[in-house]
Amino acid sequence: MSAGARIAGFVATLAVVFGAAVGIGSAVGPTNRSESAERKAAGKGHGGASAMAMKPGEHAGSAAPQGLSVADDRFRLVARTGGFVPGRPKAFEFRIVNSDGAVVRDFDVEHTKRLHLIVVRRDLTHYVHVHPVQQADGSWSVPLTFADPGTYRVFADFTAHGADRVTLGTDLIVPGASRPEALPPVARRFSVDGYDVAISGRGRVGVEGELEFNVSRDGRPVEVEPYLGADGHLVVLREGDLAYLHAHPLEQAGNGGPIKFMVEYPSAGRYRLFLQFQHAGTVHTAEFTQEVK
Ligand SMILES: [Cu+2]
Repeated sequence: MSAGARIAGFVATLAVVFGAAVGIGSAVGPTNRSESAERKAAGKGHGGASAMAMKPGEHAGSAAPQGLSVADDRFRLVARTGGFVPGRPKAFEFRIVNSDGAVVRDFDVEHTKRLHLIVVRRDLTHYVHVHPVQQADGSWSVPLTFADPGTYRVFADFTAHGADRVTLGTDLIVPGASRPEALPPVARRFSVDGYDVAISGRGRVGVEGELEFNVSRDGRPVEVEPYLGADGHLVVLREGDLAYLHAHPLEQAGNGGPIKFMVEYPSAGRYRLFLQFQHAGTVHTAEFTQEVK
């Protein structure tokens, strides 16, 4: 049963219980009115709970585009984005605040980390994936060095304790004359650091589809090492607005088998995929363009 159907069923059940309570209330008379009102209040409470179960990102599944805004209804990304110059390392500092403006300190571990920070230039080049360190005041810090000027998109991917996983984004400008690059064409293979990575599987709109990556070296399959609790880590960004898609890693293959993810595309268009895998203690990044029709 789908979540939607389950919720519909739950609401229907509530309506029946509710109707019965109201019926009993009016049949028994005025003395029981307050009890009926209490039940109504309880019903409202349940209504709240079911509305909560349907908040975006949960019922909409992995297709709900993330990373497009600096804040949602619960959390806001507050970042010091100024002061970067090309080639010079500088701490990128930020905090996550709640709707009252208070710093959020308690985060759940996802993919072995409490917060993932993805940085990419807006032309979908210069991909970086780092894990900031939380400071005593709850804020986060990580040194970043930008080799080239341009406008960069920064994504903070986290799960505040008791909330859904969310990705907030902000822009960071590295001053100077920037030369944006065109999105590379769709290709099935990418070579990086002496490894050859082949992608198979087709992205589909509104349906989870499986993507497989085979890593080889000198024609022989490579048995990747676990990275962030899985065979690899995949971030998918949409061309045009840099919507951020969560890719769910599938069970570890081992023995040189493919690295697998489930990905659901929210729309047709072109996407850039950043696959990270680890071998011999080093993380490598393979990049692909996929066109979804
Ligand atoms: Cu990470």
